[in-house]
Amino acid sequence: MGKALDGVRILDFTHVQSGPTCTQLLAWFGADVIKVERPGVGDATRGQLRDIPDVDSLYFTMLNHNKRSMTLNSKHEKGKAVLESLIKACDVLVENFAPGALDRMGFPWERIQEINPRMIYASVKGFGPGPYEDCKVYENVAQCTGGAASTTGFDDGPPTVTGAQIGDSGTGLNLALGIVTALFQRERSGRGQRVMAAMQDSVLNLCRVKLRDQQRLAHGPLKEYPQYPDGQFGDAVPRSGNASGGGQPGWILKCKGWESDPNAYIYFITQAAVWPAICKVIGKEEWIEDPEYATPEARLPKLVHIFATIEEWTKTKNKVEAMDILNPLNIPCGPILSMKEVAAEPSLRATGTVVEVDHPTRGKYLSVGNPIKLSDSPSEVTRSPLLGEHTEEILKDVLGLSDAEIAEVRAAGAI
Ligand code: CAO
Repeated sequence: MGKALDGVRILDFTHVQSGPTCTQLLAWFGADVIKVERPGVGDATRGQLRDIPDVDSLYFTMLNHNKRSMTLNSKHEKGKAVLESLIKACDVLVENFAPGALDRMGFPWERIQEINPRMIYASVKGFGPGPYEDCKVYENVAQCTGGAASTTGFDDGPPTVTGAQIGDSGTGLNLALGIVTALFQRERSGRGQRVMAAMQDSVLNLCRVKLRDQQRLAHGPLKEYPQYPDGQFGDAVPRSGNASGGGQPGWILKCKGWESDPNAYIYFITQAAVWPAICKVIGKEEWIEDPEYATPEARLPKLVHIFATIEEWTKTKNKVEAMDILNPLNIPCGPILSMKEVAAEPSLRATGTVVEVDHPTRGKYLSVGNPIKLSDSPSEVTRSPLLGEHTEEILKDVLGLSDAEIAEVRAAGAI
């Protein structure tokens, strides 16, 4: 069976995490992704956080599946000639260098358009146009400048970053959508275009409920936040602890074993529609009709007390038992799963969300597969390439270079 992006060729100048997540997704959908790396050096993540000496790190392998790797010094004269031919032969160029790096190589957008008017040129940068546009950015800088850190954590603690890579992988996802949208438009217009995704913008986009709350704050306290009714609100959205962020209050509650297991907890949502079921299961049937508890409005000032009462019940069950009791009652809840539990979860293996991949120098390892499932274009995860593994193959198959021409470029030190 063919893949959705069969025939699309991507010139992949990405490195670290944000750009590689984007091109990995496109590769999973069938695009031919040619990862271009500096000769002898490669993507810096190949050597970062290594668990096995001299073997590509998990950081690298988990972000570069289904790609081909070629080495090319794109600052070398002969390397630039090869790059120009690659720009002619590809549909999309993706990069996430520090601002201006491709311009400094001699390939600004205007030049790329001249070489190939159908080329889609897609970039991740830390910031969009403005005071910080020239800055280098990593994940947590984006989380901090996109509004996530100031609203994450507890009221009495510092701003906190989240473990989910919303700045990197979140931006990569946006860029991938921008690229396929531009490919779709090119079908009609025949022209390529510039696609930009800034990490600050992408984090803010994921924090929209906090911008919502900033505006609500002008009209009174945020009643679903743990600061209500006894704490203080300032003039900016505070950290909301484990409050739900939606219209249905929620909190993380202890389960049996919490004293020794850091993940013996469950997220519990007191959805209004199932309030009677919640009261029955925790043995508080009198709350169903009591006007002090019967409506969502009446409950808001008592959330701390209500969740403490529910926790007395959840502490008597382990998180899976609690889930098994609450789910049939349609009470929205979810156990706090450790990475160990997620890695071992059979249903995630069955759907390909967690996959085992074999690698020639590392052996078998676990990775995340494609979270987007297409019925006519299923993804098969194949291992990441070794540095420069496909240089000659690409120069021959994509650019039609002869052995003698390849030898000449190699002798010049351009590949
Ligand atoms: N041939 C020749 N030169 C190459 C090359 C190649 N194949 N590949 C890269 N280079 C050069 C670049 O041109 C650049 O040179 P100049 O500084 O002379 O322009 C140099 O290598 C270093 O690139 P860089 O500045 O992008 O890399 P860095 O490690 O210093 O910075 C990062 C890394 C991520 C901070 C920066 O790339 C960045 O801000 N990117 C945009 C935001 C982003 O994607 N961040 C996510 C990172 S994941 O948390």
